[in-house]
Amino acid sequence: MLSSTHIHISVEDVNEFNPEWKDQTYVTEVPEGRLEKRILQLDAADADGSEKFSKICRYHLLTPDVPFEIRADGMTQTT
Ligand SMILES: [Ca+2]
Repeated sequence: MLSSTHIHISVEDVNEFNPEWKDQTYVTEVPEGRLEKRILQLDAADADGSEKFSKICRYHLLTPDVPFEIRADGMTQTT
């Protein structure tokens, strides 16, 4: 059986430029009922800093009650 869910993730801005996602949409499939530690690597950058310091510090999932987590480095995993 296949099912799908959409997860909305946003980044909050600090300083002059808005952070931008590397890709507009990230899509993948995961097997149901199994812990997956590496699903998708999300990546956003902010032009307020140099390339070295433009990486986003934290990501947060906004969709409640989903069996996913996002780590500080942008990697998503199942819970
Ligand atoms: Ca900024």
